[in-house]
Amino acid sequence: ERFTADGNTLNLVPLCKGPTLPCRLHMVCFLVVLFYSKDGTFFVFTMPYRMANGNNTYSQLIKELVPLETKTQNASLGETRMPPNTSKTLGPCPDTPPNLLGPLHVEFNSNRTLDYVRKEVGSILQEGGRYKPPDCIAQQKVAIIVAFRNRHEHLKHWLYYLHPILVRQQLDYRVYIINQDGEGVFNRAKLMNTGYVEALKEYDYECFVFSDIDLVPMNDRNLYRCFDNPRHLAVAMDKFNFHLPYNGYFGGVSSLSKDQYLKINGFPNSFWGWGGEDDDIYNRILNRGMSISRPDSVTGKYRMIKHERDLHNEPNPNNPGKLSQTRWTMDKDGINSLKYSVKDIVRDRLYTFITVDIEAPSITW
Ligand code: BGN
Repeated sequence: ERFTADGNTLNLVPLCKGPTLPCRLHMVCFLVVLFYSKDGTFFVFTMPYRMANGNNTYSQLIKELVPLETKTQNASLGETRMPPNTSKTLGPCPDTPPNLLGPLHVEFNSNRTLDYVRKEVGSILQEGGRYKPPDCIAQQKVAIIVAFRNRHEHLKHWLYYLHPILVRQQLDYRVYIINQDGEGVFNRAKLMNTGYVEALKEYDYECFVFSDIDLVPMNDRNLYRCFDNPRHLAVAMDKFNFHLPYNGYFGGVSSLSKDQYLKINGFPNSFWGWGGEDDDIYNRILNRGMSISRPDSVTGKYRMIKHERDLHNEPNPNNPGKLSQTRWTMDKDGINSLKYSVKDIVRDRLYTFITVDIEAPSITW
């Protein structure tokens, strides 16, 4: 036997066979429920969709039902009817980012172009090489500062690898490429100081990662953030056979919180040319009673992009002698004595590129 309600056919054969008493009772009950269900809920079972506003798709039904309930509750509490609050309150990102991959394959042979890198990783970034996790509040606001001159070939590889790593690490970060203007002697540490000041002009960064342009981490568990002590990240570079070249090595990639950086008066401005500025930073850190934090030598593996020595960045024979003086020089040579001028700022999708005049001498040794 069949019973029809609202155009839909319900097959009640197992329940109702013939004009027996149980069958009649069933039908009477059914009709009573049908007549007295004024709010229409009964029809959820008999009609495919309940029409809230004339359109009857299932997802709309779900969307409509939830706010209707909320409004009813608010009204019954005597509150003003407000549109439902759809903005979520974000919680902090976890201590260990959940999407890390561990060891990574890194190679620089492919002929990738900057345009290709923009297409590959640019879509997740905001203008200026910026990212902020959409689903949680980042543990730290980090400025990534890279000292630069004439290394566009390296820049594209570095960006290609670093952005996805930094995104997976759930950092609220921006990449600053600090480009030394002119042909004077290169000064890595002074460029880093400049990056620190320029970055703080636009955001309340609490952590600064200082990186060479030719170093790419081989493990995304090597976190680009700050720790209880100044952090040395590039502990196992391929060029040093995946070992520290010496215990006090602090070169390549390091991170310091704003407090740690200010405690040591930033980096020296007076190390022109190649060598020694990282050793001076190391001395500053120890002189201020801090120690060095490091990842283990598996997590801290790095590949260095091979290159010829840069022009105007020859080893400076005056630098090694300065290292015995750090204790006395560090208070007057640093962030408190920094002088430079900004020549140009370009905001690309992949980075903020700041060209600075750091009053570089031509070689005098
Ligand atoms: C050291 C350099 C560092 C450099 C490392 C690794 C000096 C100062 C005189 C001892 N130190 O010799 O700046 O990072 O090699 O290349 O040159």
